[in-house]
Amino acid sequence: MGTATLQEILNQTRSWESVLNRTQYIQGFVQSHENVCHAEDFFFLGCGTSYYLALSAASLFQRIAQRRARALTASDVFLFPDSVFRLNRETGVNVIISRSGSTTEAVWAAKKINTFPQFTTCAVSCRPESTLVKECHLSLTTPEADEKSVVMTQSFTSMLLLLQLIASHLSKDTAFEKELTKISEIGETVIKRYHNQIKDLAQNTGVTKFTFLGQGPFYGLACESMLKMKEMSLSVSDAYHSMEFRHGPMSMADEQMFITFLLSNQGRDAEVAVLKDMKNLGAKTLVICDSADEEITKLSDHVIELQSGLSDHARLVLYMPLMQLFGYYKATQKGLDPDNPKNLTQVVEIT
Ligand code: F1P
Repeated sequence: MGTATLQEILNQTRSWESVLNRTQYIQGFVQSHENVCHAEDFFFLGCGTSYYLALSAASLFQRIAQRRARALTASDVFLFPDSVFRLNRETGVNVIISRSGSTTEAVWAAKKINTFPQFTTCAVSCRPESTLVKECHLSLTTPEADEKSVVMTQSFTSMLLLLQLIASHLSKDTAFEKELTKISEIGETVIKRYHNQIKDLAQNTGVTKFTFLGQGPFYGLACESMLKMKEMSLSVSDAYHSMEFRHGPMSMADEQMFITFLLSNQGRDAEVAVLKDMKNLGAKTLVICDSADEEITKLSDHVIELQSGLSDHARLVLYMPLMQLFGYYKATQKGLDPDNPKNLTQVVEIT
């Protein structure tokens, strides 16, 4: 049960390594497309998991590539184009993210954007022969990250890593690119070190509500962690910006809630203050951080230290295998099959 999904989660660092080895492909892409090189505005689009990837990609493009970057749902682009673009003034690159390249809203968004001559469309997909790739002006593909599972796991992290590499080439930030070279090796260590702890947490945490919190580029990861828990284990699961949690949603915090903090370095103090408040409300807490200090250890029921030594924007993918495993093992503990999640198909195609 769930073997395809589990294997793809556990082996995803192989796909990361393959993406990292495609530097020439990435360099070639950036150098041969002036419109990408000099664009000031980037719009990242997607649906479901791919929209949450877009959220993190926009944050990292703003920080690393120093371009104006926004995340949009593909559906808003074709339903409300004049609300998401300043059509008579805006130009830019629309990066449409889709593992399958067949999701209807992603294809419809590409078609709509292509009616505006001032925009460039670029598909990011795991399927080079897909409709979306054919529809867009440009494409970046990671076929090595394609997967059998319905839910997205290695495809999410591999496409995010690809976009991190693109951002580093646009910024010529060699220090950031250097950080990324270590990511698959560190990821392998993280999975090996914490696989059993996450499995044990999922199987022995008798709670009924899950909340995932993150700021900046970690908010997209918190949303994706929420979706993994929801899609696979059919649990009540929410995601918020960490500091947003106090503004209402914390009314639900109690002994029945398990809150996972995807901790950043940049926002650490403010995020730990939220952790302290939630602890006082009786919620069970897991903190995933790069390195914990005494305060974090004292306030957390469970701590996972990635110990990567990487910057916030460089270590994003390292959080995800553990969050994917969290949802996976919660599902199997409930007797569900993660390979066949309820009501879901691998691609949403609207006729
Ligand atoms: C997007 C998506 C996934 C979801 C499920 C159905 O697919 O909505 O986010 O988990 O697999 O498809 P895609 O556009 O990235 O192929």
